[in-house]
Amino acid sequence: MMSSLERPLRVLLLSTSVGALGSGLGGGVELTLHNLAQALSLKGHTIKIVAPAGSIAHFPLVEIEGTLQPTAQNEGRTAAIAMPANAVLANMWVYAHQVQAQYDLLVNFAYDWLPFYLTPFFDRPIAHLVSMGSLTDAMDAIIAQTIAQFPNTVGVHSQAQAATFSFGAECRVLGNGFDLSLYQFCPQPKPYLAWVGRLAPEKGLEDSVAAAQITQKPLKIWGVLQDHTYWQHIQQQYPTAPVTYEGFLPTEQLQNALGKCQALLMTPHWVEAFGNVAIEALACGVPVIAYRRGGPAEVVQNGKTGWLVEPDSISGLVDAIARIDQINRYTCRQQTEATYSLAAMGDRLEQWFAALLSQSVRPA
Ligand code: HBI
Repeated sequence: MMSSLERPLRVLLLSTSVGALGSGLGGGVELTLHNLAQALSLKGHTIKIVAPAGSIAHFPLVEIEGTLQPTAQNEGRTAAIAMPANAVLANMWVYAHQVQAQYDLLVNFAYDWLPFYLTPFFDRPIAHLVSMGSLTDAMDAIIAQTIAQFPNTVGVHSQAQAATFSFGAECRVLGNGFDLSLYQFCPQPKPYLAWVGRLAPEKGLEDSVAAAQITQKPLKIWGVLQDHTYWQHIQQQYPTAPVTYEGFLPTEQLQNALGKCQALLMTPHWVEAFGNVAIEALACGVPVIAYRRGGPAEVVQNGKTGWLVEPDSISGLVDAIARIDQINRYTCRQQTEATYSLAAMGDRLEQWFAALLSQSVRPA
């Protein structure tokens, strides 16, 4: 039941607007939103989700029509705020404004300017779960302004992600939470490695492929093929790498395939806010080999649940791959149960919301 809240909350979750939930275009946010809904529901709170038309959800869902938002990580630091005609993001927040009186709290999952800008115009408090590190000046400015006016309303996934923002110290670090019953522990792996994520430049797939080519260890790749040119270049650059693209799988099938792998490689070129896939792998007993960069570096316990590698060091990856058998696969599973279960995340969320609601005296 509730720990740090007096009573059950009615919570409206507003999705990312770069893709329908279930399309994979929303990346980690899709799973995060679903897990957060589950974590809160298990604590007795009432959940409703607002998301682009075509979304799939396991909770009451309101689908909103409109044009999807362009992805922020392709913009430059000085990019102006982009809003397409008939933006689904704008339409989602018109709906939220109309129904806000039926809820105690709104949670925003979009890494976009509009929900932050609208915060002062709402009667109900809005909790913003920021899903990436600092990308553009305009987003940094509007998040900073929101925190200044409404302290405690911005949550992030990791210290490393918070540290990319000038206001990082005022962000609530939440980690993440997963339904671990969906992830089967696999004690005996098959002789291949895994890479999971959107196939896009910031994810650094080429480094993992380079390591596969050197070690000649087969590497299976799962995820949304977001950037076809990027993928073609990698294949041309590493023609003898034993890699196969396995497509995008929803969680149940992904964990089944991922669990059999010897290790997961995480070689992001940006500050990965958290790296949900690291937890998903660990939950199956799969050790993680990751650059010492961003969220994954706070998840992987070096030498215990995987190996942390000097960022951008291919030779470091090769060395870590050679030592992967030193990691006890059951320790990997145990770590996720201790820190990244739905119950653990639910507690962290309730503490965040209690702090947010206790001081959110809305200006008249
Ligand atoms: N870009 N503009 C925009 N808005 C988002 O919500 C967004 C994004 N790019 C990527 C993304 N969300 C998610 O894939 C990551 O936050 C995980």
